Amino acid sequence: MPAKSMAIRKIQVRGVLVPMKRPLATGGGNVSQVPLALIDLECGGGVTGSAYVFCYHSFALAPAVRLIRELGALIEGEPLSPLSLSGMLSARLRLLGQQGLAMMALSGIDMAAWDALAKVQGLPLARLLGGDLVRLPAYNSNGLGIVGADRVAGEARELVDEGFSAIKLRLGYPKARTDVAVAETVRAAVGDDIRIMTDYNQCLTVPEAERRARMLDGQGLEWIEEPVRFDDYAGCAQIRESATTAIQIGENCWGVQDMQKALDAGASDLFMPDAGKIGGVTGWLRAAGMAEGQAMPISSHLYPEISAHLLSVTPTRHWLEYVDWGQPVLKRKLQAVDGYITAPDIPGAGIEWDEDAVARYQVE
Ligand code: SMN
Ligand code: MG
Repeated sequence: MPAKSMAIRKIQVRGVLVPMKRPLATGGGNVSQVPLALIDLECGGGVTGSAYVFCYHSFALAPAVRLIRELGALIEGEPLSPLSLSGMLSARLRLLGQQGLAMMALSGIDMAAWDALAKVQGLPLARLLGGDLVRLPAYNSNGLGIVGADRVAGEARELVDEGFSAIKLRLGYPKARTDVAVAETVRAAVGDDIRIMTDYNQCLTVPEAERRARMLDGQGLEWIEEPVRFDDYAGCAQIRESATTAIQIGENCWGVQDMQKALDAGASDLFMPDAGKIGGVTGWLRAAGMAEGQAMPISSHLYPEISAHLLSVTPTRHWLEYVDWGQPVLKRKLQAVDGYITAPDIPGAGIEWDEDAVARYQVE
């Protein structure tokens, strides 16, 4: 059935609070439960597009669910044409602004619309977008929060044992020398063949970030992520100048407009859009084109299920961030094999709710 005749009938949004196997303490705050807004976009022909939005904190879940519902109601009756829908919602957000929960709502609806279109065409999302299902190098980001030097070795080994050859370590201990000691402990625990990413979650000042990056340089780290406030692009560029380790940012950029500012400032060596903040699939595709224009390596942030499709069609693809946070409510689990993850070869993005689990965790 042509997409144009597939009108959007109804949006259904539910909120779940899912327990976490390893609560995550970061330099920018803690995540102890996974608040997800689950979106179902019911279309003509019995097709439903599904997506979730990760809301970071339980206090943001109810407002996010409400906002997605209200925004989604604006496109009921419209044809299932994701680019047009994204343009329409974007226009509706011009006065309010396209950041924060509003942008996350737009992004989530966009992801659900693309999922629906892929299902209508009977194709995995990556194939709908003209690509193949690519075997993607993935790193395990499920733990290694700020848990202390005595716990990181054991946890690092556990994360590798889940089928990965790369892991991410959160840094930002009160003392710089603890960061160094923790990184050394993790390296000693996993050996030289495992890649180690690090993440400060915006907790340093520029001078302190320059100092800590100098102390960490030479440890063979894959990257240093978000050393300072994400939108201090000039500050990031300054740190990048003085560090030899690659600087990674992007997860907090709202739409391609923020990404453009980061690129213009030379803020980072690497970039990692978040599907829920960059504008969903539509925003990601535009980000991927911008990145290709300046040979910027692109990794994903969270949303591993849909990001596996998106990285598959990203010319400068780099790493897939793997988190299992949505898995308790998903029927299909992504599986890492020898450090690689491939999106499933089924119509859509591969997101299907485990309704028993949803009923168990539903709060909105
Ligand atoms: C992160 C993301 C979301 C919540 C907590 C921590 C982290 C990451 O910055 O990049 O995985
Ligand atoms: Mg991060």
